[in-house]
Amino acid sequence: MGKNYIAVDLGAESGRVMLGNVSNDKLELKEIRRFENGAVDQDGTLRWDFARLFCEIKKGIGEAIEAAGGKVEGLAVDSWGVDFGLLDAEGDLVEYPYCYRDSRTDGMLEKAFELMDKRAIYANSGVQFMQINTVYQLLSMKLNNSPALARARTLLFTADLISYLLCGRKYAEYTLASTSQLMNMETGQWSQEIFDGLGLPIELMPEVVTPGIRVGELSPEICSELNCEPVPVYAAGSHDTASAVAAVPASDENWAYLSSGTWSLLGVEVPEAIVTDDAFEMGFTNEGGVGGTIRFLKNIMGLWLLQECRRDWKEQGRELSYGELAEMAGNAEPFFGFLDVNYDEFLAPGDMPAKINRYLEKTGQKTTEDKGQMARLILDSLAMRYRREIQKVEKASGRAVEVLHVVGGGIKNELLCQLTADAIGKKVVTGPAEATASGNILVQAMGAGQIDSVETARRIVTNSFDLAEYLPRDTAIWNEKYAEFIQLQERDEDVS
Ligand code: LRH
Repeated sequence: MGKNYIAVDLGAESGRVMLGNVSNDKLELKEIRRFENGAVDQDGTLRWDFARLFCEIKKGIGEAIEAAGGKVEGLAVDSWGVDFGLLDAEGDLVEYPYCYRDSRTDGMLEKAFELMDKRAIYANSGVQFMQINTVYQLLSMKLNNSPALARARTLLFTADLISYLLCGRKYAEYTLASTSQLMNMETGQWSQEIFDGLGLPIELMPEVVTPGIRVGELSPEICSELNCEPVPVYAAGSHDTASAVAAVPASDENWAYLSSGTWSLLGVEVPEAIVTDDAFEMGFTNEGGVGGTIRFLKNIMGLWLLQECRRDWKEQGRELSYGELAEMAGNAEPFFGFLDVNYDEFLAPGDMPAKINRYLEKTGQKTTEDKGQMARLILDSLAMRYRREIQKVEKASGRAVEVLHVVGGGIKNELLCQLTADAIGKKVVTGPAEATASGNILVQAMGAGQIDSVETARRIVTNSFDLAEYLPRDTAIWNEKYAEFIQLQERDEDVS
């Protein structure tokens, strides 16, 4: 029979409500509702379409409860990191939540370093310096005397904000909170030093809770709207990547993970934060994991580049599916050129093909108007970047990596999976695509006492999904091209 749990899984490109049935050794997942997501323009600012998202989520929850015949043991929400909503004294949203790609954080890293030593921020938070981080979003509000910030009494990160709207409890789940760069990774609590150093209001921050705890149940208002009985609400790994890593089907081999979607998160699981000079210089992040672990990883721009090219081409009248794009990329010239996929200009939405060509021009490479060629260039560049980061992660963590487990929607791009194996010269195991929802549900099952550990969760995932393997090919040519890639990247880094 098993027990039913609902996962609300919010990604930057789409949201999903999934129903999972967990029995002794097996997880069965059913997609109940999928809806588009994406930042929207609001008077020249980039925001999330929050009312629509919440409406889709409620509909999905109602449908999931119905599909489960009313028998649901838990519900939890996970989402992308760093973004947040602000609540006023009445507990109402002060304004629509911003998208981390909004330009309000331009220049904020430099401002922060004028106020607090960069190395000290890293020693404290252990987080990779990216302008999207909550800390720089808040700093920009503070420095611009934001009226919304002045009215705010509580800050809730995206998944926790949805959870609050569902069950009424205000909290900051640890894994999601750790993406903010406002947490002290040694204590797992808000960093007084960073709040004081940057002059930010620590009193906005709610209590930190650990993944797997029961935070409440669906509120009477939601139950009457959905015409359902109260369902227990859990804090999963509220951070999508934390949930995904909890569902990596690995056992005892030396493995690294790559959570592949809009972003590529590549790293290893370690027992404690690594904030050494090496980790600092190589730009690694230490995010909180499920089960007391740390996700030591690099945040790589990921399939965003391809998603944005696709959006641009569609606006110009040529709509291509991801499958078509992958096929065109497969027929295009390999190693046409290389991009630094984390190049600053690629962060904001819009004009991606033009931005890519500008980058190629700037770095003395051939440009292209061919869509398949551009897609191939992006995939080759991602694969090469994975190789570089695996080498760095091995050095900074002192761990040898033998297998790379790739999870998330990005595994549907089989060409990228093969190129990844070719580039890194190691075995790649892919699956499940729905790792985030799986992890979300299995963390609830841990919280509900149905399963005992992350190891058990991973065994269940291994039993429940078809995994694929990719072995490296053409090693000599990839080695040769890697040398070119590195030369180009290092030259570019010297320029910037
Ligand atoms: C991936 C992700 C990633 C980053 C980004 C903002 O969805 O959570 O870990 O933090 O979104």
